[in-house]
Amino acid sequence: MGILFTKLWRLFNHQEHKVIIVGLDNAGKTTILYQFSMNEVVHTSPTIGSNVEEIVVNNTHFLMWDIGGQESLRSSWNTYYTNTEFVIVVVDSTDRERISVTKEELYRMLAHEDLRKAGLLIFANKQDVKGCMSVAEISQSLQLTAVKDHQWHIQACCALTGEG
Ligand code: G3D
Ligand code: MG
Repeated sequence: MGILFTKLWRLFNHQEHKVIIVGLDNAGKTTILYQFSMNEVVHTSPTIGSNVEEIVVNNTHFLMWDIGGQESLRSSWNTYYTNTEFVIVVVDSTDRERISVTKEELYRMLAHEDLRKAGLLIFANKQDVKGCMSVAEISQSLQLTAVKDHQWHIQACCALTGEG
């Protein structure tokens, strides 16, 4: 996971960049951000929307929120999409029941005009848990091969150890 982020990091260099991190509650978003920023001073801004957190590491702004539930809040999310370069979707690989919710939200986001050029990274998190969904299963459930208009990559990981 560290290597991936380092790559993203180099790519970003010193300009300002915006990454949004989304996933169902409990998917592991906060843990992943912590892994990523372990050696950095993390500046957190007060919550800028009722369920949106912004974290700035050097010049990269990470906007993070939970998808699923709280449907009433979703309509305001697109106000945060402008200038987003990367969308990171964190999937709890143990949560078979709610993968369809992630899929719905993923396609809703990708259809948005402001995310037209955004790259997509999917973390298949919690790979340490026995019996969890594999990358292949998640790719199939999310129908990733149907995503033609965005660059995407799916990566198995374990946020607890940083593996992947
Ligand atoms: P969220 O920010 O997406 O809501 P969190 O998710 O980062 O708060 O993580 C939710 C729970 O999942 C946490 O457990 C966290 O430790 C656990 N978790 C995150 N990543 C992994 C992983 O890769 N493997 C395993 N086994 N667990 C993980 P708690 O118990 O603290 O609620
Ligand atoms: Mg969290």
